[in-house]
Amino acid sequence: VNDLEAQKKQAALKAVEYIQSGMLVGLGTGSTAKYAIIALGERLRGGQLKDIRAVATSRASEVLAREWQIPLFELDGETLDLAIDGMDELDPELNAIKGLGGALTREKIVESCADTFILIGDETKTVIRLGEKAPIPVEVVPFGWKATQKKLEALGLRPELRLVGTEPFITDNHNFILHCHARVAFMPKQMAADLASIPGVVEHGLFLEMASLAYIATQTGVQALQGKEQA
Ligand code: A5P
Repeated sequence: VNDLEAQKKQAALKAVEYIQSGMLVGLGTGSTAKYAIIALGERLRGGQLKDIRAVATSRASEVLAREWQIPLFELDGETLDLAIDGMDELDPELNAIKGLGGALTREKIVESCADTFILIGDETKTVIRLGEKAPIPVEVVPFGWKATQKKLEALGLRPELRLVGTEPFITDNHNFILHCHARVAFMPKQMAADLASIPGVVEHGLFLEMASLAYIATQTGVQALQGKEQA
């Protein structure tokens, strides 16, 4: 396990401390969220936690949760007690870019239903401004996707179709993903509104004012960052 993997795990374990027996929990997606799912599975197996029901944000997380016999349910309008997930970029106000793993739509649906949403990651994920390093992943309907791409370009973005080899990457919802690189700095709220207004856009990876808390693992330990409403 290299440093970064150890950091991801440390951040995940901090968030898992929030899980209490009886909770409805949203399970994130990606190489950091994976550690939270495994830790939850271990606690259920060891009897430290019971009566947990979880909803997965991707097929991949669903498969992992099943391996650990975490009881799963399909979201049916419930409010979740807690959701835990990784991110691609995090700004000082706990706004995030998510979705480089391709699961942004299910993540946003699930995480917007959680009373408490905890973001976890290593220190490479923190930025001053969103878009500094990561593109904004945007899930689009395959029908007419080039027309959607043009409209995204008009927002000052450089949208690149996410590929697997030479074929488009297909999301769990059977859509494409455009990785939208910002040509200039943008205002996250305005950009989120502009993206959401484009026909063919299913969801975008700007997760604004959603997280209550973030755990960022550094070389010297795990830092807790509070969301605006909690500060
Ligand atoms: C999945 O679609 C993403 O939103 C992930 O949560 C994000 O990409 C972080 O992934 P890693 O923990 O693998 O960096």
